[in-house]
Amino acid sequence: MKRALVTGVTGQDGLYLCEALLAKGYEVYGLIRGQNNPKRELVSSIVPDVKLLTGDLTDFSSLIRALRQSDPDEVYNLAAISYVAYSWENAQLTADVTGKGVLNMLEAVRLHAGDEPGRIRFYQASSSEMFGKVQEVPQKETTLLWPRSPYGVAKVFGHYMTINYRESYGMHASSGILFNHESPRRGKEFVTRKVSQAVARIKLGLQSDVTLGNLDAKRDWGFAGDYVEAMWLMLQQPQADDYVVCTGQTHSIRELLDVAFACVGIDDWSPYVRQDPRFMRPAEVDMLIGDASKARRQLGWEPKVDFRRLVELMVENDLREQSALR
Ligand code: NDP
Ligand code: GDR
Repeated sequence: MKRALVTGVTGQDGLYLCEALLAKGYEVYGLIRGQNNPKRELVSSIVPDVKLLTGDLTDFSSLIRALRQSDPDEVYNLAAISYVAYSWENAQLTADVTGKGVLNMLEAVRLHAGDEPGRIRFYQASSSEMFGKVQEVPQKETTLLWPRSPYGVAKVFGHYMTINYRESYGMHASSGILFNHESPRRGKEFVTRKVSQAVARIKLGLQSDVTLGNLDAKRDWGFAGDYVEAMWLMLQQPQADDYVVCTGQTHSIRELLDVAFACVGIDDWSPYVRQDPRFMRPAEVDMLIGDASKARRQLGWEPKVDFRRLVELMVENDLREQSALR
């Protein structure tokens, strides 16, 4: 039985990845932080077979301890401060967790693996935010990086550290450059979930409108359940490498609103949507669209859920959740 250690286990991707690994017969360990993490119960209810270990990406000795306790074949480093807007307000903390945290994890894995650096396979959760002010359309593995937020800059550091540990020490360390991926488990601070929840509440008469920022930004949105499969496939390859994972389609926030409101029979959303500079960013990533042909060719990976179905899944889930709260 293979063993995996997953950081960021309380997050959207952590939950889907743990489900996938358990279904493949892995013994799964999850790193959880804080003395009384409120999401511990959520993890235990969705993936009760995951063994939770206490640790924090900024606490090196806790990572060494987690590696000793789990002695994994594979490490998936998903933990991060992941909310781009928040990263301007807490830039140093973002650098410590989302950036230097990757180095801490790589170094802990290197030390734990000892004389066999390739014995533990490592996945780093890199991001399309690294492309920022895009220098090429569509974006692929070789596209020049131009991050536009403290989060994006921290992810670039983690991405290059992962490559550097692979090249310096012969570690099996791969970096997945994943474009936005969403689901009913998406955090409510991200625009897709903010919209799906608001649409459900507006339909149920629980809320009158929703306030957003930039409606013209475009994103390549996929389904998180599809994307965790790509993470796993990367670690099954004989050689570690870097892969873009995306759908190859891009949609604006306006199109997201069109589809989400249409799910509840509202064709004109203008009376329900307000804009406020509060939700605008100091520097925006205007448009992302990826080219996943390398992942398709080398991993045999394809997204299964398209944008429309993804939004429907999220709105349907929020209608159920909000109805139950009434
Ligand atoms: P979430 O924000 O849902 O989850 C982030 C996780 O990181 C949480 O489990 C959180 O734990 C944990 N975490 C935060 N700080 C620390 C810390 N100091 N030590 C240990 N754990 C910590 O993110 P997603 O699941 O959406 O994303 C997973 C990863 O993929 C992230 O690295 C993200 O940046 C990256 N990514 C995500 C994309 C997406 O579209 N979802 C696209 C590209 C990359 P807690 O619950 O305790 O806060
Ligand atoms: P993003 O996701 O920044 O791409 O990062 P988010 O959903 O936060 O923003 C997407 C776009 O929507 C615009 N927007 C708003 N965003 C939020 N959150 N709230 C609003 O009210 C709002 N109005 C407009 C934003 O300006 C932006 O253009 C996500 C995260 O998961 C990262 O961790 C990950 O690395 C990238 O995706 C790929």
